[in-house]
Amino acid sequence: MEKLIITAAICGAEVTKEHNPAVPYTVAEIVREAKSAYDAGASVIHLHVRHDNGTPTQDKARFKECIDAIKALIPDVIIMPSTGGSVGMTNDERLQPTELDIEMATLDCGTCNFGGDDIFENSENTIKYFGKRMIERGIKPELEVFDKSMIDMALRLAKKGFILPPFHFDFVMGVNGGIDGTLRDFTFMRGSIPEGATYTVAGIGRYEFPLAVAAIIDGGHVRVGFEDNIFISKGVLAKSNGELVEKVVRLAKELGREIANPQEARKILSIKN
Ligand code: KMH
Ligand code: ZN
Repeated sequence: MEKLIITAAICGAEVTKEHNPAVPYTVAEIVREAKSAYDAGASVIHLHVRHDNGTPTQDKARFKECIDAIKALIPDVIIMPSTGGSVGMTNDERLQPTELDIEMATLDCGTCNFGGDDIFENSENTIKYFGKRMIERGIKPELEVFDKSMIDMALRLAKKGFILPPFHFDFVMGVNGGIDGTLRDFTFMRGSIPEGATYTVAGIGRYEFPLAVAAIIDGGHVRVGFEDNIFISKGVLAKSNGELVEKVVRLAKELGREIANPQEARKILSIKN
């Protein structure tokens, strides 16, 4: 079995310090959380950035500042900026980090409810536009799918040349409006991607660690982090993203799965470096 790639989604756009005081906003806090995740065993950092007051932004300069500061400390880590941003942002606003020298970025493959009145919009033309941009810029997309229908959309657009193989999916499971985080649904998602594709699973909230175990056993990869879950165990806030990653490393060890370093992760994901 391939080694396990752990992605840390350290910040997100929706979670705040009111939810967990360790959620990072400033550049220094983002660097601290990236380093804690990397030290614990993460090889990929999924990055959203904020203004110092916590407001999410896709500002290119802010991304550059954060990426440069992270790379100064941990040069080999893979940084995967979000092109999802936060609900309500325009396409071009969201795409700003793709103008930087980055290896990977998320590519959201459909529209879904995001709780209350929020709708995370990704029309077919948006996905085509983002896919084309990533091909032009040589950026490996992580295909974020919140439902099985989004896998089908990604594969349809791949046939039309907007996404290139080998495909790497991120099953985001348990969002209020997306597919549930049950084992039955995980098996459905996992069975719906083509041979040769890789995947990581991001279980939201209480689904984070059970789905991590499923992916560890299955040969998939795992995403954890404050973007998805703020608790280390029921009712206990995680002190850092590193603590969440450490738990995955412990589980993997128990189940006999080795952890990939960033160079090994690049190989598994077919990222040229
Ligand atoms: N914040 C969500 C609306 C991504 O990073 O590409 C979108 C999101 C997906 O987090
Ligand atoms: Zn994200």
